[in-house]
Amino acid sequence: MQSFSIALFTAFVCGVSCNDPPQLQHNYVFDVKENVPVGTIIGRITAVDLDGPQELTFTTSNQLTSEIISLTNPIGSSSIGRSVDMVLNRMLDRELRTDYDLEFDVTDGYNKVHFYVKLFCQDINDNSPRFLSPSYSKAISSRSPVGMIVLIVVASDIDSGLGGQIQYTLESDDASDLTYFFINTQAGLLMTKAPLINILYHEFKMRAVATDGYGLQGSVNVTITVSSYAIPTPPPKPSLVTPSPPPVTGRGFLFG
Ligand SMILES: [Ca+2]
Ligand SMILES: [Ca+2]
Ligand SMILES: [Ca+2]
Repeated sequence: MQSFSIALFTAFVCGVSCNDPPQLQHNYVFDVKENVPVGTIIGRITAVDLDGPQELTFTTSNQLTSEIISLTNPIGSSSIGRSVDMVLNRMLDRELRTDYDLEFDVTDGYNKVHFYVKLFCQDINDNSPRFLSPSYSKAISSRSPVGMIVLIVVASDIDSGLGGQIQYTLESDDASDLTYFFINTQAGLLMTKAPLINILYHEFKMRAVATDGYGLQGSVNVTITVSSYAIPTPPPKPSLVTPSPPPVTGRGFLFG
C-alpha cells in the first residue's frame, strides 16, 4: 500500500514537473491621474499558459497592492490569453506619492509566478497657491523713495509643472491704492510706485494674489501704514553698568 502511494506521488510529480509556468504578455506600466474615482479601471493584465493544469488565476500579493487595487474575475482562455482588469480601490494623491510597484501572483494551479506592475500617478492641478504668512503688514514713512521694497510676499503651490508656477498681483477695493504700490509678478516684491510725501497718515489695505499656471488663486491681506511721523524705533536696552557708590559726606575718622 505504501509503495503504491509512493508510486502514485512520483507519477504525479513527474506529470507536472514539465509543466510550463504562466507567462505575462508584457512588462506592465500604467499611468493614472490622481483623484480619479474609486472603481475606475486603470489597466488590464494578460498572461498565457498553454498546458494547464488549470485556467490561470490572478491575486494581489501584498497589503499595499490590495489597498489600492482589486482584480476583476479573469476572462479568456489561458491557452490564448487570460486577462484581469485592475480596479482602483482608493483615490490617489500625487502630492503624497508619485509611483507604486504593485505586486501580483498568477498561477496555473501548479506554478505560481510573482510579478510587478509599475503604476505612475499623474498630476492634475488640484491645489491653489498658499501664502506662507496669514497676513502681511508694514509701517513706512511718507518720505520713502519710489521703488523701495516695502515687503516680500511668498506663496507655494505643490502641484507640478504649470500648476505649481506662481505669479503675484496686487489688488485693492480702492483702485487709487495701486497708483502708490505694485508687486513684482515673479518674486513677490511689493514696492512703492509713486511719491507718498503728501500722505500724512493712511492705512493702505490691499490683497496680494498668487495665481498658478492654470488660474487657481490664493490671496492674503496686506496692510501698509504710511505716515509722516518718524517710524518708531525700539527703545535702547537698559545699561548693565553698576551704580557707583554715593559720595562720602561729613567728616571721617582716622584710626591708628
Ligand atoms: Ca502551466
Ligand atoms: Ca496635484
Ligand atoms: Ca496649483
